[in-house]
Amino acid sequence: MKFVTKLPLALALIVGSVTGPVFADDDHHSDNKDGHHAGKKHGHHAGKLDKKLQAKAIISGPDITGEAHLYQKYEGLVNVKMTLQGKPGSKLTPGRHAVHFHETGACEPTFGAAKGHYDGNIDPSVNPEANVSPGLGNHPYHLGDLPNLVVDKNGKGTMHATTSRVTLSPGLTSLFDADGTAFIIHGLEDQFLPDPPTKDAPGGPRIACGVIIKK
Ligand SMILES: [Cu+2]
Repeated sequence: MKFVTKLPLALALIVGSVTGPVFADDDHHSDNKDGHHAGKKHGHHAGKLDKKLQAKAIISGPDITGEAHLYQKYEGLVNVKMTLQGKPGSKLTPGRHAVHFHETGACEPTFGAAKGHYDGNIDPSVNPEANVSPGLGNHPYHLGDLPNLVVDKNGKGTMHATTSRVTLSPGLTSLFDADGTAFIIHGLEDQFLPDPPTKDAPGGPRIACGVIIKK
């Protein structure tokens, strides 16, 4: 996959824990070794955006509701925080469920409208590095891959992560490309196995969806 291998950052998906984001706001940038606060006045915040970009998604599926909040404070790092609730009997069963960014910002008439896993701007007129044929897999290196959502015994699911594979700002890996982007939540966990994908390895059936919009 030419496009992906030429983007080293694309391989650096940073996996969040279920209890919180990988980076608490600012704490990976707060102090340097001599205890001197490395604040803005020293120009230490290379890549910090003038204005934090924010987005959200209202997520729903049969007997499943929830939302996701995204922000980008630094160039190339997007924080994602998702919370879902499934009613008893819903397909949001306790355990792990695959969550991905999917290609198109649409959930209707069926979740299939969101199309496949998001993998950057694949329009060759815009991105000459793109080399993605329809139906060609890129598991487990899609830009839209995210850590699994973890659902507890009460049907509450959470997923916090920071990904360097996509941006909210404009660019070749922006979630806000011409046709937008949606979250898809799957019935099974993503096993992050390489191609060719077996039927359920990337998460199986789609059980909830949410279009990502700017905040
Ligand atoms: Cu998916």
